[in-house]
Amino acid sequence: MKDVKTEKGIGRRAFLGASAVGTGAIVAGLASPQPAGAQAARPAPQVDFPEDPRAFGGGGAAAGAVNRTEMDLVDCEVEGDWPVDLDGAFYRVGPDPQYPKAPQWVGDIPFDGEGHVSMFRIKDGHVDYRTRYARNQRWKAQREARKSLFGMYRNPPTDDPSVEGLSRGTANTQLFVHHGKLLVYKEDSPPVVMDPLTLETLDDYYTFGGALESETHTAHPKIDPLTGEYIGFGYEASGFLSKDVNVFSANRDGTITWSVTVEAPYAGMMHDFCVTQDYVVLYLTNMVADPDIIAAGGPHFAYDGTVPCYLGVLRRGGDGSDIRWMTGPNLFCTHVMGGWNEGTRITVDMDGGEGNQFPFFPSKHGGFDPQAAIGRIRRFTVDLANPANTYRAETIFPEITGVLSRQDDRYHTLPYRYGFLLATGPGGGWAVIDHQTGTSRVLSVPGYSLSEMCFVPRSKDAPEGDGYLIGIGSSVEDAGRSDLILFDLQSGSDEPRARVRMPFKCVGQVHGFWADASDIAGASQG
Ligand code: V55
Ligand code: FE
Repeated sequence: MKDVKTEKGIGRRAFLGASAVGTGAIVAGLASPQPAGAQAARPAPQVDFPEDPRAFGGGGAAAGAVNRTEMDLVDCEVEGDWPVDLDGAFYRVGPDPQYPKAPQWVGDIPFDGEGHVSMFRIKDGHVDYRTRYARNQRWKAQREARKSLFGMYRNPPTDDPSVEGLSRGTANTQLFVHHGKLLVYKEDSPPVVMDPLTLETLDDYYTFGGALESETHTAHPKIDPLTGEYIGFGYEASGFLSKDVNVFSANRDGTITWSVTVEAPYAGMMHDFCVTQDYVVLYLTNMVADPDIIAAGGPHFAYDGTVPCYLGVLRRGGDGSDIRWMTGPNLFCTHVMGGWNEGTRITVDMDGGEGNQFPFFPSKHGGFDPQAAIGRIRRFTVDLANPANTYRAETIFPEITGVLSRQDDRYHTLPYRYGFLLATGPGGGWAVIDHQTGTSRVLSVPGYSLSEMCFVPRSKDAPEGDGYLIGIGSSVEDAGRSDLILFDLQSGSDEPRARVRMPFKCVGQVHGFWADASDIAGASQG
């Protein structure tokens, strides 16, 4: 029976070509291509990652496919004009396989690695580096057993029976600092809380004091800068494969003050969302949760190009009965750059392709199309005064291709001027979009391949876009050795202002987050 499952799961996979440009191929250190067929069974106790680079953790540490090293490096080597008044922390997180999978699950996808958090603590011109795994329920059970106990990506029936009832959350996707906590997310589970300075795991299943009504929580919550409110959501909120979507907000203290549950047209991936001053905008992609593929031991999602993506709009603070699901040009969008509303008119900017951007998920019809995966900035507009449940979508800045868009986070919910994304293709780098002038530029570092960046305001109340871009670059010549790269957006130069030369390739990431020291309890003590 298990062999049948494996065969089916793997046979359905699309091939990830070298030219793939989807988000899934871009997340740093995770660019491992396609999982392969089952390896021959190995003796149990050894930690011996499969050699096939397409397998989960394939090649192990020697191939840079896993890192697994928790470490502290005090006073990293800093080069250039590092701004000495910068005081805060740049956090990153990504999947980093804790153990090789049991032989029948070596075809698991990179998104299923255990969350490994890294932090650059920056103060007085000093940069200290620390990394820790999120000690979630899964990590602890596997640590105890000294082996992998969880099967396929978001597929509980594939787990070892000993872990039934434990959270499957890997905390491997994004992090956020709010109400004094470092929250670490995987969208299939509630957040994990870590101490923002020591990175000690404080809560392996954080429910906002028991008030979280969803069994899941997005990796991309938003902040209302006018109130300090935190707005989050969870899909498959009422359990595995449920169509329920819970949307909530919490005040500055982390007390949930609004929570409402709506129903989506189908169960599918809803990775990011947009919050405006008056509305919450959900986005359901046609990466569907297919019960047959799941029952056959495949991953939780499969791409179905025959079903529409939906934009879901509801009023903030309402009871959810006003939810409207809208269709339009079908675009596979994963990340929100920004969005706002003027009365009933809503604008949301997302990056996305015309088709699947995650080649390691199976495709229900046809293969993976690298061309359709190419991301561009898509501007979605809706006027709720119009009774038709349709949105408009146009491509803006068509000269820029890329993924993982974001903004100056202090402009969540508001009209915004600057957006950023990881530009792919020739001349890739960090794209800076200026919506006001309609211009864009790409900051690149010759010989380096860049991960997603984060905007750092020059000071807490600096004007929008006045500050830095920070992120990891991986040296092509130097076997992937990492630099932490800092561009000053106002310097007038296209060169980095400063770099931190790391002595190794840093643990991989999906996303990063900047927190100002004033938001980190205890940061002023050093
Ligand atoms: C994403 C990442 C995930 C996931 C679902 O980037 C979506 C999108 C790292 O895990 O599980
Ligand atoms: Fe994301």
